[in-house]
Amino acid sequence: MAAITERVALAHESAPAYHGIWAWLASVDHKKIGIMYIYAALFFMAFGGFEALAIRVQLWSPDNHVLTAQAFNEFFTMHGVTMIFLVAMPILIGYVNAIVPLQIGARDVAFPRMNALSLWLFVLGGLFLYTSFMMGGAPDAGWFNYAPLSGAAYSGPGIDFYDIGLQITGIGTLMTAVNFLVTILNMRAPGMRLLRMPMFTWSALITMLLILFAFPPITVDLIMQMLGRLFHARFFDVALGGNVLLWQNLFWIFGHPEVYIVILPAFGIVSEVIPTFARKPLFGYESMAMALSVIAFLSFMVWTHHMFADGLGPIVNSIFAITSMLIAVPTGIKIFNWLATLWGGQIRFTTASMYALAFIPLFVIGGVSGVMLAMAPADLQLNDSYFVVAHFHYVLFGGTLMGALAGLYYWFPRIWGRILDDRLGKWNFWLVFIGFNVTFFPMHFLGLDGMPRRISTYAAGYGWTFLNQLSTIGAFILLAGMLILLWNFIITFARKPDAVADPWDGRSLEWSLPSPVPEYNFAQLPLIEDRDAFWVAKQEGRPIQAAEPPGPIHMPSPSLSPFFIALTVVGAGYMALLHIDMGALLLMIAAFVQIALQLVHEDRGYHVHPQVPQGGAAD
Ligand code: HEM
Ligand SMILES: [Cu+2]
Repeated sequence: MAAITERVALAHESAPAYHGIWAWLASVDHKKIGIMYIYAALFFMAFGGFEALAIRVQLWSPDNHVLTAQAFNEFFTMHGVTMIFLVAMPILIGYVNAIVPLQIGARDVAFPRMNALSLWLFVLGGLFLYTSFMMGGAPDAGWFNYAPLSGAAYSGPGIDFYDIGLQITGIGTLMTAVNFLVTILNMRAPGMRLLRMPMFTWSALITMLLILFAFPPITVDLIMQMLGRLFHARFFDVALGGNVLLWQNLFWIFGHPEVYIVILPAFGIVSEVIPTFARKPLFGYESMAMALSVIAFLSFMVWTHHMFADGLGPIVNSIFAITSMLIAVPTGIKIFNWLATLWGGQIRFTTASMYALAFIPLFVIGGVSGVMLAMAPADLQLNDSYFVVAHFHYVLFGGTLMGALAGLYYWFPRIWGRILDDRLGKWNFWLVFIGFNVTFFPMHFLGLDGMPRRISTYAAGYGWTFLNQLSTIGAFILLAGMLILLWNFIITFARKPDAVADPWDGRSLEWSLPSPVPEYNFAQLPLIEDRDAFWVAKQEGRPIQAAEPPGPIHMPSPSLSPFFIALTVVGAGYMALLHIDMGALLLMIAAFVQIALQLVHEDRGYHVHPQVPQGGAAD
């Protein structure tokens, strides 16, 4: 391998040209990869949303038969799997891709090709999961896929799709974690100390650490179950000396950190949007970064609060009840800091800021029901009831999705060079806000009334009909709200780009760049002397100092190989599913050979010569 300096010297003077769709398939540009993550997440959201509506239609009235019990099981399972693995995580990873390198003053991520491979493993792995509907049935054992229900004795091929599909997307997610940990730790612009990073970048850093430690346990679980189903290994089979709780333990050692993987970046978004639209610096910056870290640490210590009803005994239950409730402390710190940031600010009500403001009370409701569930004796009553469904939708929809929508309206001009229509945005906001509460608030009471989770129908005499109908009506209001978002996309893309570089009077570096952002991001790397350096520079009426003289910029070449590697891995997945073991083995070898070829055929990249504005400022 050539040394870096040698490689820079040998770089080509122009990039290999790909056109049309190929330019996207071969892109290693974090900005394009971010866009593809967001599009793919919205695409899968349509599927997950359709499944949710079908579930709500089925539950409209007692003894309803729109869906069979089997279809109902497949729909709620795929709904959960989709929303967690194919929507919430990828849309947030999309923002991390599109924004974090800009916020830290970097020209790309540390491993651009690996980044493309992560993307394609997610996209193709997600499509792989969905082909299960046409190949013998979708996963149907719930998103947590408990053994022994998910064992060969009780379930069909859908579970194989779950085991293999989540391994495929999971490798991609793990690579993303490694990539962004290295990027954030090593590629910050000169002077950007850790405690000068924007809070969204902080949330990304901590999230990537969570992924790094949370994904191995679920991967082990998936591998053990795959070996069980394909080769009759018996890890979870009690009769043969296995342990049925092994699945649950490993799953929740992953699963609870996972819920923080999908909420911390939303915390990060809210921590960017609120200061910008209140025109004040984030209150309690250090304590915010500290709270993120403490939450991440504690999130690995609470997993058996999902297993209170398993009979682990009062000592274990008490310890985990206490650690679970402890998480409310750093979370409370964050809430108070957001409120203190708003205090006395000149708040501008745009769609982005309204989503961020709605996030606070909705997430608090979810946190409060979480603490209620964390009381082990109460949980014995509430476990597997609609109360739990209400809890996790308040945190995941009221929290994660509201945060993601705040981020969408906020960063849209940065990512796509256009501003979403704010009037339509407010319709979108109010319908989603009202629809969400009408759908999910009644579920608290259904749960307290004893309605179990995951039943495909119920009898008329329980008194659950009215609240179920209310909930179904809410779901259609939500649908209307999301269709307005779609319409907003369409009319916004029908217009010419607005090319406004800094529409919200932003604070962090991503807003210091021209619109559209050039492929190399920064013509000269900026020199960072303050937190909120761009804001400070604007206040002082000067550009940000450049940290380097202008010169040619070394860029990585586009490449189709990440796409083809991902395709090969998915091919191996199908082979394994169809029990063509030799084919699976050969395709996995082919994938590794393709990766090895990357090392032999070294990419020397190419140079661009940016136009540097007079005065030498980094633009
Ligand atoms: C103060 C913070 C929180 C506490 C104390 C808490 C507590 C709990 C407890 C005890 C359960 C298990 C209920 C049961 O199955 O009987 C639960 C379930 C759940 N929580 Fe939380 N939670 C908190 C925050 C969050 C957050 C931030 C998220 C996600 C963004 C989240 C997502 C979930 C999900 C998805 C489930 C259901 C898992 C399933 O059974 O499918 N929680 N929570
Ligand atoms: Cu949990």
